[in-house]
Amino acid sequence: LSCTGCKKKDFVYHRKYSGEKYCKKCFCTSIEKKIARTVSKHQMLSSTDLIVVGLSGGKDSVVLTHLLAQMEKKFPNSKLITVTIDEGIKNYREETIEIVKKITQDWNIENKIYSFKKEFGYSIDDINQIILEKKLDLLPCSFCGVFRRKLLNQAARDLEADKLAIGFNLDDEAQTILMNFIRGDLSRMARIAPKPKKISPKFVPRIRPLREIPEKEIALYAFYKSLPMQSKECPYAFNSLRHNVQSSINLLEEKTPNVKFNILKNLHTINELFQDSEIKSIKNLHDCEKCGEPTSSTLCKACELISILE
Ligand code: Q46
Ligand code: ZN
Repeated sequence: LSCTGCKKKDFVYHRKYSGEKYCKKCFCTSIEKKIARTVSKHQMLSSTDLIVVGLSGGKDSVVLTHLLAQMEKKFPNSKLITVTIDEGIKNYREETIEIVKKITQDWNIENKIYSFKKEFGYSIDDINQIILEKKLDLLPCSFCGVFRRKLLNQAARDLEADKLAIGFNLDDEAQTILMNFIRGDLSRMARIAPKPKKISPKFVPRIRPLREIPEKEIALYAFYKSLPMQSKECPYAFNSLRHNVQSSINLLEEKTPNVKFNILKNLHTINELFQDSEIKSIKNLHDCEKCGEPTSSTLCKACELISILE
């Protein structure tokens, strides 16, 4: 009954997909090692990077900030800044902003808050109201995802970041791959790559160091390390496509423990097949007519969505 790591203590966690059994301490070490390996394998960071971390206050971004802060201490020429997006969701975002304030004060990390209302003129609660009034066939999450992506990039660019780190775990990654497949967005799927790339001077390369760690293990790590975590779920989460895809993958996983890793691995195979293909290239990136951010259409996705609300 002993731990695969130290061979002394009793195990508390059985990692079914690999067969390892860990005590609390060795489990945490295994997570830290795995993430460090992901970072170096895909050359996600260099020793002089200014890293902006998207810190929402959820477990993934808290764990990511905690681990990057540890890594950053070893590299005196690197720097870490956290950015928090306030989407304007009542009875939900207030709690996470409190967590973010506490963490960044305790850990002595700079934090900047950007709000949808201020940057786009609408909070997610406003948008939900308009969707209901106009009977639009859209979900708040469709706006939220696009706005957050745009604002995080703008924030990282304003702060002159070299990398933008996002707390995407293995579950998120597998869901995104399937969602792109379901939507028929093969070119976006083919572009999901672990290694950061600069596709436009206006885009800060994004890195996802947690992409090989299942969500369950991130939660366990946060629990063992007593990291503060938000308790509520976003009120809009339940009817999104992501939520449905998540339930389906979790159902599949009960019988096939490797399903999430397989989705990720198969994506890499597809990516290699598409190596020099047209499908991967982003053609004709130019400035959005309204906001000036890079897009392949006349308007960027965020401005296109805003025009529906007006
Ligand atoms: S915050 Fe925004 Fe999520 Fe809430 S409205 Fe949807 S996308 S569920 S991660
Ligand atoms: Zn635009």
